[in-house]
Amino acid sequence: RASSSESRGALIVLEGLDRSGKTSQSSRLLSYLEGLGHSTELWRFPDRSTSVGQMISAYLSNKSHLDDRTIHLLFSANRWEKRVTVEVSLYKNFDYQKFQDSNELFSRSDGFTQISLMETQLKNGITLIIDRYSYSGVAFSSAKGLDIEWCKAPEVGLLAPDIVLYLDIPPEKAAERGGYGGERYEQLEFQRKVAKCYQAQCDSSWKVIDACQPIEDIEKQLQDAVLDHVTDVCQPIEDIDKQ
Ligand code: NYM
Repeated sequence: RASSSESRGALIVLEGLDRSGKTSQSSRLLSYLEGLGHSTELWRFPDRSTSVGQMISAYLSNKSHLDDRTIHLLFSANRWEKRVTVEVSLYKNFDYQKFQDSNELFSRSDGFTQISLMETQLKNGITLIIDRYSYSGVAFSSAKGLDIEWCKAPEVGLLAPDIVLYLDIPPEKAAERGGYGGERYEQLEFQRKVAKCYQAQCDSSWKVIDACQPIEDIEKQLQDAVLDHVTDVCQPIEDIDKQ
């Protein structure tokens, strides 16, 4: 991958069990970074707005039933479709020159243009906060008993986060929080397995935050954790690779 010495946006991922507080903390983090003047977007996976996302949503709400591997690959595809999008070459006025030296645009022989959506955002200086990412994919599917290496394989080549913030909550405490919403997976026994599968992926690069603290304390710790990562981000964007 071509490296650029210009500063770029940061890729920040929030992970954790269901009801660990990721979604409200992601919004708070967004406001904080915007307040500091950083261009920031909040994304979430699954992104239920796409057609793949709608299949996932139907599965989660028990309206459809899919094989474990099939749904695993759909979750992954839902990330890939935000990593790379393919457009008719409608970008007639698109400033190709601007992207000349980078590799986020690929012209294809079929007259379509392939755009590395995520990469383009980052290179345009936009910081992305992502509510769930590959680690959810691997944790929830391997908790069902699928081989963890098999689960990781389709994630290889997605963009690697600059920081993973893990909101750590005992499954029992999460279950007490206003109950689960009734979607698939929202059961204590299963969440215990998911917690173990998160632990299996957690390494020293993750920032683990105690999600049982008061909301404001968690918010502050997340702010401190990201601050170093959002200013003058110059390291090249990496792909998730085989570990
Ligand atoms: N989930 C989420 C997966 O099983 N695999 C994935 O790759 C992702 C991103 O979807 N219980 C599960 C975790 C959640 C559920 O997520 C829906 P949310 O954040 O409640 O919309």
